[in-house]
This record gives sequence, structure tokens and C-alpha cells, in this order.
Amino acid sequence: MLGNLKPQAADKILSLMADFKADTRQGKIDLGVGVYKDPNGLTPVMRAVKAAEQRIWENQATKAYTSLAGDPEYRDAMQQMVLGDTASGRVASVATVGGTGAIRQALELVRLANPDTVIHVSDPTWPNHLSILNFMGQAHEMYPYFDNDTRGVAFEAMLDALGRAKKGDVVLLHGCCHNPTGANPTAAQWDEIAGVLEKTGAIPLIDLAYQGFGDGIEADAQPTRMIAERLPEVLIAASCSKNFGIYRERTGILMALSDSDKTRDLAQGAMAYLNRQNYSFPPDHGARIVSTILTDAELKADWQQEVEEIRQTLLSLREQLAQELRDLTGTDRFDFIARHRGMFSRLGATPEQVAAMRQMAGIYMVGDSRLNIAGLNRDSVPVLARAIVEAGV
Ligand code: PLP
Ligand code: TYF
Repeated sequence: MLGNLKPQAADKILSLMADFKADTRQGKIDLGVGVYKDPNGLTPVMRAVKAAEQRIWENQATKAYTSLAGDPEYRDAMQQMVLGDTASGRVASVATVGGTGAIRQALELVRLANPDTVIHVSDPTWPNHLSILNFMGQAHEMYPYFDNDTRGVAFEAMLDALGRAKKGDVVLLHGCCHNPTGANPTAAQWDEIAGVLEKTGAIPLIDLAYQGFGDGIEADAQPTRMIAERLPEVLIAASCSKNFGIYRERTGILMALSDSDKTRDLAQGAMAYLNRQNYSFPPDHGARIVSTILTDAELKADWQQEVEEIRQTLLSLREQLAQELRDLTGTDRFDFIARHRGMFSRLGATPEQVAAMRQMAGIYMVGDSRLNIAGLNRDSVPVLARAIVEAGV
């Protein structure tokens, strides 16, 4: 039986990690997988996470099962962090296996409600969105998103395409810090997006994997909150991997907002059912770390400060890289790097130029020219800037 299996295409982002490891050159630079690294290239456990783990170790009296939906304290804390007070009473939620699990369960929920639903995804998007949609055999279409000339959002084309979505279609949006481009709609553009969703009756599915890495923890949630206020039904898949630095704990949440108690309860039942079909109980350790932090004023303040330090580090690396490129080229054509938000920027380089940067300078970025800003430090920024210019980007 197992001999019938076909070889599967590797995840290009993850296979880049192996290529980087195998490279023996000194001074090689890893700008691949989306993991935050400090200026020393390390991904330490966050202070508040360590403190929360210690408290859990000291106080936790049992590791018996929680519930199919996960721990209510975690779900309440996450609802508050993502939505504030905007949607109270409208939210059904389940803890999931990371943000990826939340996306998968969201799509399963959509399929359960109507298997013919068309999902609209940005072009480009996180490759796993497409991988999961293809695996599930779920109908999907791409909407234009990235303008390769300005390296900003191709907003008119995006809005135009979303305007053609049908009632009941699902539109997958990156709530902040778009992966892989780093280009994001302005607040005014988000308003227009909400307007188009209201007009068409399409349902937003918001992927929120980098809350706090763009303009701040509260600011990054604003588009999601605004949409939650205006639209009758909204799905939100949030990840704690990046902003709590608990990647391997696999901590995420799916929230489904509706406009009646009856629908909310139906959604809650269906989501718990879907957890049961896939893995029974969702993982708890990461969720408990998150709720321990978010429900304790002192830990929360320390966590907020560390997230802010990460955000500022990303911003200053962006500024430095844009400035180096301004100096080297005598133009402002790389200023988009400073305008982008989150961990990533899409450079707009060709695959050949990406390969040249790898060959010449040991710089590893994803083939679509996505670079992880956190892979840089003050010393490697000039090296990257020179390679970008030498590769003819
Ligand atoms: N969505 C996007 C856009 C991402 O970049 C990620 C990446 O890590 C996720 C979702 C989910 O992450 P995880 O499953 O590690 O929580
Ligand atoms: O885009 C990234 O780099 C992160 C991490 O299969 C990631 O989202 C990459 C690939 C993958 C899962 C997570």
C-alpha cells in the first residue's frame, strides 16, 4: 500500500533551511524561514514566557484533558487581545494546533457549511494557504495584491477583483504584516475593503499571524476589529507562534463571529466537532503560557515591552537597509523596504538575481525574493545592500 504513495513537493521555505545549513561559507546570511532572530542570530524564549512556564510548573495540579474547544481562559484572553470589546457575545472559538491549524479548521468549517464555497486568496499569499486548499480540493481564486512596480498593494486591481466575489464566497485576508510581500493596505483602504465585503456578501477569513510586529499590538488588530464591527460573519485564524515566540508549542485559535446567538452556538458546536475529528483536544501548554501572560498585569506589560522591542528592531533594520540602498544607488527606489511592515519584504528580484545573491554572497532568501528582515543585523545590512545592487535588482 505505502508503495503507492507519490513523492510530494518539498516546502520551499523549509528546504531553504537545509540548504543554508549545508553551506560552509563564513558570513552566510539566513533570510529564509519566518522566525524572529535577535541581532545575535538567536531566537531566545521570551522573558514572560519563561516566567509563565515557571508559574505553570509550580501551580499546575493536573494535565488531564481540557475540553474539545480548548481552555476557556485562553480563548477569552485571545478574543480580548485580537478583538478587544468589539464583538462580545458574537464569538465562537476553539484552540487549534498553531495558526496553521486555525486556517485548516476554518476551511473545514467553511466546507462543512457549504462544500462549494469559493475561497479568494491574495496573489501572492503564504504558500501553505494554497497547499491546504489544493489538498482539500477546495475551489479557490487569486485576487491581485502586489504591484511589482511600486512594491506596494495593487489596490485598485484588488478591490476590483473582490467586487466580483459572490455572496457566500470567502475572502482570505492577512490582518497585518502580509506574508510574503510586507505590503499592507492603509486604514482608508481597509475601510474600502470592508465596504466591498458588505456589498458582495462575501465572508472574510482573516489570517492574523504577526499581531504586534507591524505598527503595534493594538494597531495591528484595528483592521480586524473594524471588519468585525461591520460584517455579520467573520472568521479569524490567529497564531501565537511569532508574537509569543512559542513556534514549536503549536498555539493558535479559530474564532467565528456571527450575528445571532443561534448561529454562534451552531458554529461553536461545529468547531468543537472538527477538533474532535482531527485530534480530539488541542494542545494546552502553549495556550496556558499565553493565558498566564495575558491575565497577569505584570507579565503582560513585560511581554508587551518585548514585542515592542522586536518591532522596533525590525523597523530600524528596515530603515538602515533602505538608507544603504539610497546611498548605493542614489535613488529612492528601495524605500518600499522602510514602508513595508512585519517580518518580510518582497524585493521584486528575479529568481536569477536571488540565485546570484546566494552564490556570490551566501545570502539565502526565498526564491520569490522574500527576505526575513529579522535575519539581518547592523553588520549584515550593508552586505545585503551591496549584493542587491551587484545582482542588478
Ligand atoms: N499564517 C501566516 C501568514 C504565516 O506566516 C504563518 C506562519 O508561521 C501562519 C499563518 C501560522 O503559523 P503557525 O502555524 O506556526 O502558528
Ligand atoms: O512563512 C514563513 O516563513 C513562516 C514559517 O510550512 C513557516 O510562516 C514556513 C513554512 C511552513 C510553516 C511555517
